[in-house]
Amino acid sequence: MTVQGQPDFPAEFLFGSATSAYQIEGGVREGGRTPSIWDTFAHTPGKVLAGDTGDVAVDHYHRWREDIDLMSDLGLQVYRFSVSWSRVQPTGRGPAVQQGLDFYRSLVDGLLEKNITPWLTLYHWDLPQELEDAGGWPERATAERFAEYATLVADALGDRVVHWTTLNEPWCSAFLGYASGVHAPGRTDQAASLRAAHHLNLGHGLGVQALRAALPARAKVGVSLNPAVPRAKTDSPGDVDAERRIMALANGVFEGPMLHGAYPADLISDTASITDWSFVQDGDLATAHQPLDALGVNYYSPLLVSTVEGTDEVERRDGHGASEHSPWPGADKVAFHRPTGVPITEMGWPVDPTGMEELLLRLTREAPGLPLYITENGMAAEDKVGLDGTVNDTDRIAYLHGHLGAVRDAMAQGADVRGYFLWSLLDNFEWAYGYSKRFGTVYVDFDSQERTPKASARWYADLIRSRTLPPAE
Ligand code: IFM
Repeated sequence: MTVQGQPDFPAEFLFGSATSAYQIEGGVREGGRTPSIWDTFAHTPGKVLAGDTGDVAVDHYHRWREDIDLMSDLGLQVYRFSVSWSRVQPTGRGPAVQQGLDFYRSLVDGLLEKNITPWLTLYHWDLPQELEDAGGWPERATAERFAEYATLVADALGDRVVHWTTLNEPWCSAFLGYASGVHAPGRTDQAASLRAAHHLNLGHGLGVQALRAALPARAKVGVSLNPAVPRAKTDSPGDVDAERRIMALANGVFEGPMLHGAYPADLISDTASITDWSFVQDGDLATAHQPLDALGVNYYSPLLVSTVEGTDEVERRDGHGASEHSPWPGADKVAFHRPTGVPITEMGWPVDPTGMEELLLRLTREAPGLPLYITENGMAAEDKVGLDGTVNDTDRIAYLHGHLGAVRDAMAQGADVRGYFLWSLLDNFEWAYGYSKRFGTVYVDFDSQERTPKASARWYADLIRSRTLPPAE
């Protein structure tokens, strides 16, 4: 609810936009970069829609100056991007490649010149292929390599970047990458996915320690999670149990170690037939549980769940891509449904801002005192350039209006939300969907690479200027 005479968002609230390296950069063979798991995966026939790859993406590697100008025109205060590990430390071991570091240093300097605060994510899913060849995230050594990489980037950019994020959405890395296989590296081994989840937790903890050791005291360190908002379809015990399982498998698996230093007991028992968790070594959970300055929250949509009885087929509209392999180890009987009566985005994700408010209030209870930032929120829409050359994405404006209203309402109820990053600045490579899904507020013609701000970009610019939600129409 808007309070009369007051802006919806306080003066110190940060508005920005987000991207990730593989989704926008291109230039995959330049500057000493070698393949990451996403290069390999995208070049494997049948893995990405239409055979799309990130080879060129939206050519940000060459057009970053123009992209910073776009951000500046929109009045963005902060820009969240990720560093490509393969560009900075191509084999995942040893010294950094100066050209890779220089690219990010120029980008950061360009942002600072325009008064845009850089918000750096170290890992947005693009593991150097050589580390996957050595076993990937299911192996403990990958967590150790990640901490070394964190030190290299911190040493190079710590004098100019204040805001650091270890991992983006480790749930996707672990479970889409190693259980359902719809993301790189495309493995379908549930036990390996749980090992991966643990080593991502450990990598986060080691990464935070490495960053704290290398960065000045003013640095702020956090992680971006994509917590699920599961909702039981009915209040039957089976459906309530489905909600509980997904809470543990989507949220407790990372929030437990990172925020509380323990895995939830029900996660361990729900997955007992898959793993005995003996890969968790003494001290790992304390390492994963590092003091944080920020918790990044990526929210798009809630999940409607039920439990399937007997041999009934399990419907899996969880929005995480089609695979006969489930990304939910220990939840074979959980079905995911599409709710009726709400709009559905191009990703097939229901639009429901109440999930945003519910999530922010839950995290406020879960991690009192930890500042929250919405590090991703937005929608894929069927954007078209009109005859007049404009893109009138009214559905995206309605989505943003609803979700930012939910952020404001959660803040009014005590959630300490300090910023919002719209996903995404530019249309880009949407992983297994290739270029078929447009999330940008700036339209990109993927042939000419011409950028055209959509109506939502202007709407967002108005919001940033006025700090009050402009009407959705
Ligand atoms: O494009 C992705 C992003 O890389 C991670 N979070 C979800 C977005 C939309 O699917």
